[in-house]
Amino acid sequence: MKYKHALFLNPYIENTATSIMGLFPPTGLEYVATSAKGFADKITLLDLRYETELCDTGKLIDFIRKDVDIVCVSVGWDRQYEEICKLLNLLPDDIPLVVGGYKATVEVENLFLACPKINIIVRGEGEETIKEILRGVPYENIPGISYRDSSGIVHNANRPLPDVDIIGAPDRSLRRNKYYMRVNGIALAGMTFDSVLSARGCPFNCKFCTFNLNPLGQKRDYAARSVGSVVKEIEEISASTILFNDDNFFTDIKRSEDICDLIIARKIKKRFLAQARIEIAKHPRLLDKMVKAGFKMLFMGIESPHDHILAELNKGFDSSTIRRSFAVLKKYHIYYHGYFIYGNIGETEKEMLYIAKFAKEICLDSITFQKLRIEKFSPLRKVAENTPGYHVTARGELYSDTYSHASLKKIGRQIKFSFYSPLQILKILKKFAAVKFFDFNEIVIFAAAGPSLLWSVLVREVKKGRLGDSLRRIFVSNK
Ligand code: B12
Repeated sequence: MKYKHALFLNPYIENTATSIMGLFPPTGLEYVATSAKGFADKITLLDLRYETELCDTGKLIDFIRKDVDIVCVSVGWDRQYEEICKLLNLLPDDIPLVVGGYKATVEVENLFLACPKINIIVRGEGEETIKEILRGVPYENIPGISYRDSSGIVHNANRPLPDVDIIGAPDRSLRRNKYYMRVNGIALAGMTFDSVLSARGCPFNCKFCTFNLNPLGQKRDYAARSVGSVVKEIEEISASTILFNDDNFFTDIKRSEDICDLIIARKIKKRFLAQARIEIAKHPRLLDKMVKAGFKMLFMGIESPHDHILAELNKGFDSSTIRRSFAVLKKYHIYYHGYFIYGNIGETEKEMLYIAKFAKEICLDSITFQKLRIEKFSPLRKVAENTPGYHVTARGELYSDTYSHASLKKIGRQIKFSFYSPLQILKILKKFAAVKFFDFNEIVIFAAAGPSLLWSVLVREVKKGRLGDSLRRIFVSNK
């Protein structure tokens, strides 16, 4: 084999106590590492979030220097982009560096510029491409990659996408860690997490998600795995909580019902989380089955309470449909988390602040909100450029003469504080109880770990000199 030891690295370092992201495995990277099996003598999959020693850059480089002869890294998000580029630039010069992932595909050229050590960027889905890289196929003959040569950056043609049912499930035995809830380094080991990708692609065309417009990207048409293969994968997973990583698990209503039916028939007892659109409110039979099958939490893309913004984002529904849908959804014992986008073109401060009130009116249990980012091929770029007073940075951040980055950040904090009032925190706890999110054993673990967790969090905040700030953040609402 050309390579003795291929390292697959998830470079993100984040705290599972403050970020839900840390709870789930790096699905895309796991698929690629699984596919690489048999194409290098040894495969190591490292998730830096769970590596207490190797998250130290010096130790990671020593580990690589020992015998790794190719490093493959996943760059999937905007988060920690600069930190990751910094890490990549510290990696040894003489070991090939391959990068893939959603963000790497969107940012191909910028990423090559920011990280001179990258040799290849794999664009789009990487399962087939990685095999050819590890086999040593000459770069010019590998579809789906961009690479450096003496003339600059070369973009090969996109690679045709394989059938989803032949891709199979990721090999979970490659993991060096379990995914579990940690608070301040303390494991709540009873609560284990995993994710399952039951389908790829998305039939909608929201304007903030522009993968389909990138000539170097590859957005699939919606393609679902068979019901049997999805449920078999779930049965083989030991974790108690499973997130469906699909863009929208309920794209095909009949298929979602079939999956619920099979979970119920096989008496699988797990908690399921999924991403959904508000249209599921039109399907009460599905909602009933979801509750029976163990669906406890839905992540819903709401984006905005304002019709002009929903239309600008091409979301496909308006605010009265959102209200009507939640009037139905709130009758079901499911926890609803809403995603919002603020700082949109033409959005006033008053409109942005209304997000918190709207979210409470429609009975969302929790929310996260992000400033609008304009990806390279987004049609919103033209709109911003043609709107007097609006500007887009090289990194795709939108700001205006009226709303600078700093003022948008401040508005973001106001939305957060006005939503997460002490009363809302109590409501969240009550909802967790109502949907029976935790079982008896977990409540016992929480109760036992509670005092020591609280103590360690307090000690940390005092050491960092920010106890006052943290308490204010928890208890003071900026209404
Ligand atoms: C599941 C998911 C989540 C999960 C994450 C679970 C997890 N395991 O980490 C949850 C629900 C937690 C989540 C949250 C958020 N998400 Co999200 N999420 C997704 C989603 C739907 C699927 C990701 C996935 O698993 N895809 C399936 C795998 C197989 O594909 P993949 O990761 O791209 O990997 C393939 C290739 O990229 C490539 N590849 C990947 N790595 C590597 C490495 C190498 C070496 C190679 C060769 C190839 C390669 O091969 C892989 C296999 O084919 C994507 C949309 C999408 N379709 O990608 C959005 C997406 C990634 N999320 C997005 C966003 C914005 C968010 C939120 C910020 C939303 C919010 N407003 O709060 C939050 C972030 C929260 C936080 N704290 O930061 C955006 C990211 C945009 C960006 N540029 O950063 C996306 C793209 C959605 C969108 N279209 O806007 N998300």
